[in-house]
Amino acid sequence: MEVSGVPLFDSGSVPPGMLWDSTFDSVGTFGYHCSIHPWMTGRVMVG
Ligand SMILES: [Cu+2]
Repeated sequence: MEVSGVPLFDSGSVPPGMLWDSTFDSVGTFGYHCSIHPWMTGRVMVG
């Protein structure tokens, strides 16, 4: 997920079973991918 080429978040490596959270400042649907496994993608929906 990025705006003008600048990623809006980077969780770093999250080990199995661990959690990570982030607060989004704007409403919308934002795509993201795993940097280790680029085929693993998801969407964050902020409403
Ligand atoms: Cu992965």
